[in-house]
Amino acid sequence: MSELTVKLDISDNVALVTLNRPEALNSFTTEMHATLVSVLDQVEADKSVRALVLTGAGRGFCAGQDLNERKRGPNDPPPDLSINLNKYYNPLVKRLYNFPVPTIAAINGVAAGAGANVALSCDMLFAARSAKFIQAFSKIGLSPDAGGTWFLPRLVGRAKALGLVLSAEPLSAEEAERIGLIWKVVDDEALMETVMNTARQFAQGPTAGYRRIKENFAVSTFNSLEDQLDIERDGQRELGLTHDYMEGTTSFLEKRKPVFKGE
Ligand code: T3D
Repeated sequence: MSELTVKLDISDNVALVTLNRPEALNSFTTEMHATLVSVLDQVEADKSVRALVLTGAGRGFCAGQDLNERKRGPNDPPPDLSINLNKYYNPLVKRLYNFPVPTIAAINGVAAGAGANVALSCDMLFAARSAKFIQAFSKIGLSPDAGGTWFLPRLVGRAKALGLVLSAEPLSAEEAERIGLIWKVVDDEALMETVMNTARQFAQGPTAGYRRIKENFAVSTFNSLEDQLDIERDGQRELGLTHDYMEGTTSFLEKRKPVFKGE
């Protein structure tokens, strides 16, 4: 039987999701999209999972859409690319962005096109020092999708965002960290250990609090300060009722490590 195009390993309350088409730098085929959907369904249904890591097998993270699926002869009609975006990329980006537990992208190698932008929909990005980010779209006559035109200007400002997109120049991991596109650069050989340690920490953390942090950040993009202060107040009201808040404060006062339950 051929290997699955997306692998799932769950241990220590962490779901490790690996895009697994290394021979094509883990570019997205329809089949890989469908497998990823069912893997994420499985992860979301498993209430023991309290952190998710997304990475790629081999030397790449993900090279975006598999362009072999776009081959056509001179007499074939042009494709309607919106179909694939509606069916797969847009739901995937929304799903990762709103995922109920913290998500970490472990960028092990090149992240290009939609591969780069799917990574940006995760909460924390760690990149191997040798990794690079390429907004490859303009090289093939497209504009960014998978949220690139939304994430990039918000993360790095209009000048850098447009420069990256129009030039399609590779951005090194170190530069990506410097301009605020990612959380941290890590030496290649230390990437997965660093990421998994962070994920395990999240998996032992106050999961309800993390969820609320993500929700508050998501709505802050459109809110006034007044609205956001109200959202923060409502969040604190809810979180103040949780076991983990009680445990957090009690353990601090008792000078011991907290034992969070995620609720
Ligand atoms: O169509 C829709 O549904 C709309 C949605 C579009 C979303 C998008 O993502 S559009 C952008 C698509 N992606 C690209 O344009 C990137 C294409 N790839 C590259 O430019 C380069 O491969 C990289 C810069 C990412 C890496 O370069 P390099 O030199 O490190 O590796 P390579 O030799 O180019 O690639 C290694 C293999 O992966 C190679 O196969 P081979 O020759 O060894 O058999 C190459 O063809 C394959 N590969 C890499 N990217 C793709 C791919 N095969 C199919 N599709 C790819 N996107």
